[in-house]
Amino acid sequence: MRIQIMGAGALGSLMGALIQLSGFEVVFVGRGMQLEALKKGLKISGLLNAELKVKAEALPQNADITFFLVKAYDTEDAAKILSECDAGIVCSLQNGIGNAEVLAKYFDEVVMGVTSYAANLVEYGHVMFAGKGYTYIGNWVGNGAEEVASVFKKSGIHVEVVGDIERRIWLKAAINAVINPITALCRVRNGKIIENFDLNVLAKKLAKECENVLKKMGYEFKVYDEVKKVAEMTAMNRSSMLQDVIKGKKTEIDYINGVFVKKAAELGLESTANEIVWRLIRAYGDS
Ligand code: KPL
Repeated sequence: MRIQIMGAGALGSLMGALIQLSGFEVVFVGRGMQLEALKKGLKISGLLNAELKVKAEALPQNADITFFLVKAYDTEDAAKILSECDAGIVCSLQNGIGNAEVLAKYFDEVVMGVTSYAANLVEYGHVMFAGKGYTYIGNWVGNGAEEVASVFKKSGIHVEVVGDIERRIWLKAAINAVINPITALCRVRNGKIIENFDLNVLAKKLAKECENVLKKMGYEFKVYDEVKKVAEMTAMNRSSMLQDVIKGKKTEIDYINGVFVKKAAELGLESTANEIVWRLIRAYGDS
């Protein structure tokens, strides 16, 4: 079975490594310095120590399953390029809201997923496996989820196939809306939002606003409790948004807090804390 990782950044490379180590043939599609480094090899440290020779490519190939891990703002462009191949089942593990709708325009088999596995790029070609979490996947178009799950299971990646993936994508976005901007603005690891009093007050405010939006959408969650669990489980991790701002890269803020601000306005709800962090991160990216 040919497995492909579209977007071999930190998390993509970690997932690809775990899958390749269990015996699957894996192609890593990346770009820039990460692609150049992957051509020389992939090193994993942290919860697992391994050095792998990998097949690294700039363009996607035909595959049986393509794991889609590009940044949310690149979804449309990457999907267009990928759709020129036979991508097989496309399984997204991206952050943010809106990816599923884009992928559904291009592919006949789309599995959507969320994961709390945590990975950091120590340097290009070297990924730190920072937290073993849980992965939930569900069918969005077609019914490839069980096949994807069997690859995860063989690779030792915790996975569950669920029937309510949209609800879980919104919950994950709410968790990201709390952890990611705070850690990115204050340059702290995830655990600090629980340990530091001021950050914790802000985390609770953001969580409450997201919870109100989700509630009006019909999704009942105790968002802060979920945030606390993830922050504790990934305490030593640098959130993806912190990694982006450190590298001076664009962030996914529009697809996370930006979505909650717009949704809150539509539903007649208040979202001041979300709006402040959304605008601060956007302004930062613009400077
Ligand atoms: O998804 C994440 C991210 O960093 O984007 C969490 C779960 C917050 C882990 O860092």
